[in-house]
Amino acid sequence: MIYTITLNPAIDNIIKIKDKLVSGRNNRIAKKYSDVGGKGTHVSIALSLLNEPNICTGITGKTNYSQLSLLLEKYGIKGHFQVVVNQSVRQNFVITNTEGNSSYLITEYGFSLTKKVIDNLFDNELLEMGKDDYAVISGNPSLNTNMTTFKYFLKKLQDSQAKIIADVSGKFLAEILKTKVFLIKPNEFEFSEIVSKKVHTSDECLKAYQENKKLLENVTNLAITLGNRGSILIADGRAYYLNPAQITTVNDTGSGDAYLSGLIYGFVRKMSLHRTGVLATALGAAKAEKNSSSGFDVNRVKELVNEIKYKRIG
Ligand code: TA6
Repeated sequence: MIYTITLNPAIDNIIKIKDKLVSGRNNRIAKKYSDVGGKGTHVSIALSLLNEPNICTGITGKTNYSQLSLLLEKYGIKGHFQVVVNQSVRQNFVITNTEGNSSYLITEYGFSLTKKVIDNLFDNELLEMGKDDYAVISGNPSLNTNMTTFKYFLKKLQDSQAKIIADVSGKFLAEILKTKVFLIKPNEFEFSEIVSKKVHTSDECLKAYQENKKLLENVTNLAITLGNRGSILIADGRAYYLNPAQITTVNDTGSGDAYLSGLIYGFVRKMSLHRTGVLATALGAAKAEKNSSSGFDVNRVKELVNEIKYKRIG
């Protein structure tokens, strides 16, 4: 079973304005609506659209939890969250425009985790999770969470023996690299931070990977996203470069989560490495073609998988 674990879910308030956002001017709202926010929740939505069974879990506040639940239910997802009283689901804001050529993500910190709440999560929602399962830690905990508490969470995750898939950044990613991890998906900036060197092209990333095998020895599968310049996927001693899809971007919020969902689906279903990369790229592109911050058109994905180019680079 795949468990998504969102340590800091959100409600995304999406505001589409008529033109580009201009400071000092009255920017008129063309459309405004709410969607599910928080990365792991998006992975659950994507996997469910692909008919891949999964359990959507995490830790959230009680205030506004009913609104988050209703938003999840729109995608057929039942949330299994450890709900913390006296805390709220954080509110994020996504500002896009009618041209779809820019999106601003403005996020609240959310509340910091405690060992007690983490214990409650493992003793309830994650009680059945074990060595044959996947734990998808997607999205950082609140940046107010101290590292002692995050290390405590990681230790309980290791004790569960579930295969860890992580889409986290900064100090949290650095900590995850100290433990066996099945899959990580840093972007070029996060990967540059890992290898302490600015890398931006697929060749630079591959070279940096080969020069840092010791540092990355705990990582079984690695994808590095290069924004609108595609991505590279490294696994089993092989490396592929995936070209970006040729699409018109409407809202790229959540594209990284959709891309990760494609990787998870491919690895869990033991698809070939290049087909896994093509599917991930197609999902990310199909999401970017939609206004929302989660979900995509499955039929559009089927079209895109036949268009995306790839090449073996290692
Ligand atoms: O990846 C997209 C997204 O999940 C948005 O929906 C927004 O909620 C944001 O990322 C949350 O990111 P964070 O790193 O703050 O959890």
